[in-house]
Amino acid sequence: MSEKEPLHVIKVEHTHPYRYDEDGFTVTRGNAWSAPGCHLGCGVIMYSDGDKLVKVEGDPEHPYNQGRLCVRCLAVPEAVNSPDRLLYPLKRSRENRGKNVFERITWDEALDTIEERFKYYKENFGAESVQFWQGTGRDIAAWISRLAWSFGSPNYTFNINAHSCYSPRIFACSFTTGTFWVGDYSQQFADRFDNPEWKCPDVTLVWGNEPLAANSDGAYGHWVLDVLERGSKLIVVDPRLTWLAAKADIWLQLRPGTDCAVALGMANYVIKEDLYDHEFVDMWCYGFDEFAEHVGEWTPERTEEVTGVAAEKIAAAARLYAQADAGLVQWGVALDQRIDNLENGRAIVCLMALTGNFDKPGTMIQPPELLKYITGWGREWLTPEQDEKRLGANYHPAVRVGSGAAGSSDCIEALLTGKPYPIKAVWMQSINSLACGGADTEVTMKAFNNSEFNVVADLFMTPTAMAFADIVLPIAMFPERNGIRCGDGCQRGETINQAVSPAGECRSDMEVNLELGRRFNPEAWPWENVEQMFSSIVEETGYTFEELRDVAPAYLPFEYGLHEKGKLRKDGGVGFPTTTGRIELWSHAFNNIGMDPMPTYYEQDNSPMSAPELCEEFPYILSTGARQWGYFHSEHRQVPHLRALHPEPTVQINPEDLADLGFEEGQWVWLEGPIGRTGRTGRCKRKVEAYPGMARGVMCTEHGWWHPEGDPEKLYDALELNCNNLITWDYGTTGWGANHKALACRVYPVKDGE
Ligand SMILES: Nc1nc2c(c(=O)[nH]1)N[C@H]1C(S)=C(S)[C@@H](COP(=O)(O)OP(=O)(O)OC[C@H]3O[C@@H](n4cnc5c(=O)[nH]c(N)nc54)[C@H](O)[C@@H]3O)O[C@H]1N2
Ligand SMILES: Nc1nc2c(c(=O)[nH]1)N[C@H]1C(S)=C(S)[C@@H](COP(=O)(O)OP(=O)(O)OC[C@H]3O[C@@H](n4cnc5c(=O)[nH]c(N)nc54)[C@H](O)[C@@H]3O)O[C@H]1N2
Ligand code: SF4
Ligand SMILES: [Mo]
Repeated sequence: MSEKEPLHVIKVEHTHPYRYDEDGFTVTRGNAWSAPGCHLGCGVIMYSDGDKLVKVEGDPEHPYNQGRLCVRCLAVPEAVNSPDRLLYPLKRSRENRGKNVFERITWDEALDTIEERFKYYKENFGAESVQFWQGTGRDIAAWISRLAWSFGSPNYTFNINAHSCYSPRIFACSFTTGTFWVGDYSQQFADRFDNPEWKCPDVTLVWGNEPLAANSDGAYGHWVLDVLERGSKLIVVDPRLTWLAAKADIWLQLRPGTDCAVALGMANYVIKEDLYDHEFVDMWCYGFDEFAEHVGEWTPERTEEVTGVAAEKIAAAARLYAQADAGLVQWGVALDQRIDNLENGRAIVCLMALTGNFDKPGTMIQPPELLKYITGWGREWLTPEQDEKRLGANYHPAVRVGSGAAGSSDCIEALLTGKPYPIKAVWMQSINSLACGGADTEVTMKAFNNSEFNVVADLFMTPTAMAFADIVLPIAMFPERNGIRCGDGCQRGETINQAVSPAGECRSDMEVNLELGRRFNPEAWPWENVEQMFSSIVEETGYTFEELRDVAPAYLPFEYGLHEKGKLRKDGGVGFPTTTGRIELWSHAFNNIGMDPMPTYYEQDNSPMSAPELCEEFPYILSTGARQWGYFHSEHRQVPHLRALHPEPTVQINPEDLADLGFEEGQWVWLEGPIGRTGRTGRCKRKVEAYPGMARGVMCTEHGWWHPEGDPEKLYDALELNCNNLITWDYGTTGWGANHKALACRVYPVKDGE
């Protein structure tokens, strides 16, 4: 036990220690956090036979997932034992990019080369000439931001065009309420649904999210079922009939990309019908009158015209949500994946505020966190002079004040143009830009090939590594190394525990980053090993990493009603941490960065309303990226049981449209559409699937496709399978926001030999 007493940390008692023997197997209890990729970190029990991982089960004593696991963790042994894994560091010379001619090298050679090249670029072109890219939700965020910033580069960024994931919701929420909130499913309590303080939400509003398939942003999808079983009503806002939409009390089948209008329409109805929470609005909201006037035009009829949702349904949903004592919003990435994405989040946050759904049981709560990784770790190592050079920050308000990262699309632009300064090297840790996280593959190809030196750290050879890497580093999976969970959502003191040795010469992300960090800036990386580094992060729980392992998950203290107790503001005053101390329906924070102080609906580019002529040529609306059970983004295609669930990419089409088009189910087609405002078109191949749950004229396809079994020198078919061929790297005026969910497209058959 450390000397410091843990501050009210609640331990979860387990029947066994974290490691024990059972029926000839070694059993290791722990937590699942990437790699392979996933945001969450469910409690797992890993069975190994000698040094071989043979089975993974959900930990029934873990309050978070309570024994449940989704298919991807059940298949982790298949991923860990996959014959396709990268096992050794590899190198290839720049002129051979795209050719399958990698040579095996030692870790020493790999790390020495990276150190030497990065230091050379830093000395000759400034540390900003090296970009550091990361993928989503992986167990790297803390280590990679620290690596970039302690190296001196402000250009640490995310592999998604114009940051169209999660950050916009966080930003919209923080700029309106002063902080970020998550839905209360009792996840903050070790005794979960039995906790006497918790109350089941009366209504759950699932908005642009498919929680069962996605388990995203700290929320385990099954919790939605848990609250439905306990009596919560359900509203789903989704253009597709999902499993949950089919169970919903009200399903709003909107035209893709019109969420902000739906939210403003609901807000207007709530105000006009006097359904809002007067006490909460009077006490805790700023700018109500202006907001009421602003949303006045969004009558149910006007809302129907723009969104396609019947006026009565808008009214009914608004009434159900507003009349509930406790309403929870489970929102998803569909809200972030449009130009002007901040407007969506802001409109929904204002709706939550009008109905008083904050800081009380069953509504939106303030998650206790150990390490807020979304804003990165190690920022203190970046000097203000270097931060000045952060790409996008000087010309894009959302990039400047947003997550502290450089603008991803701005990073691409700098790679393409060499402006405002040359980019010489790119560090790619957990990104497969060419198959998934990037947009417009033609641009992606040019951009990363302009860089002189690229390093890819991944689990498998990918189209991105094959196209761009000069050095490839093989990374260990979570059962092969230790870790802590410091991701998003509600935090526990949680350890990831090694069950088996790494495959081949794989090393963990943290070991790689610690080792390189020490070479770049030893003061910023004072730890001798990763376990020491983890201990310093979990210090506030009062445990070292090794001690925490036996008692994990350790729950952090939690309270409701923080704003009433003066616990949200730094000055100790009551209220919310905004300029006015209130939730700002009229936002000073947005006004100060030159944005409209109130959320506003803008019609997207290339939509039937904004570009009717173009849409005659491209008559369908295509939504991309709805999550698949078995795949995390571009991953898992080489895991046999997961691939079998959905062997090829499909496009879901309404059966009547299908009949009109004259296609057969299972037939291969091209989806083709304009790429944003570039004037170019792009296309991708898909197999046709009849889906009665789509409205006529709307189609839906998955993202992240490539064929790991395909020809490496054809980049594993990524260029023809990637639906991001239809998506632009461009951004809205704020620097954040690109359209993935409402593209214009046409569809025609793939010919023989194509
Ligand atoms: N299995 C699996 N889980 C994942 C991931 C994965 O790749 N695979 N990725 C992770 C990541 S990074 C993220 S961001 C999350 C995302 O997960 P979610 O937030 O669930 O996002 P999506 O699956 O893209 O879409 C959710 C729903 O939005 C609907 N939708 C499409 N267009 C619109 C629209 O315009 N408006 C509205 N209201 N709805 C629309 C889709 O039909 C879909 O049912 O999932 C995470 N979890
Ligand atoms: N059309 C369309 N495109 C989308 C989306 C969409 O909805 N529609 N969703 C977007 C969203 S929300 C996001 S967040 C991005 C995601 O984009 P990314 O998170 O960058 O996902 P990938 O591009 O699949 O790259 C992930 C790579 O990391 C590797 N990897 C997995 N885990 C680890 C790990 O722990 N360590 C290391 N070193 N490597 C690891 C995988 O093998 C894979 O090659 O994609 C976006 N792309
Ligand atoms: S959500 Fe699924 S893949 Fe992610 S940690 Fe939990 S069980 Fe594993
Ligand atoms: Mo994401």
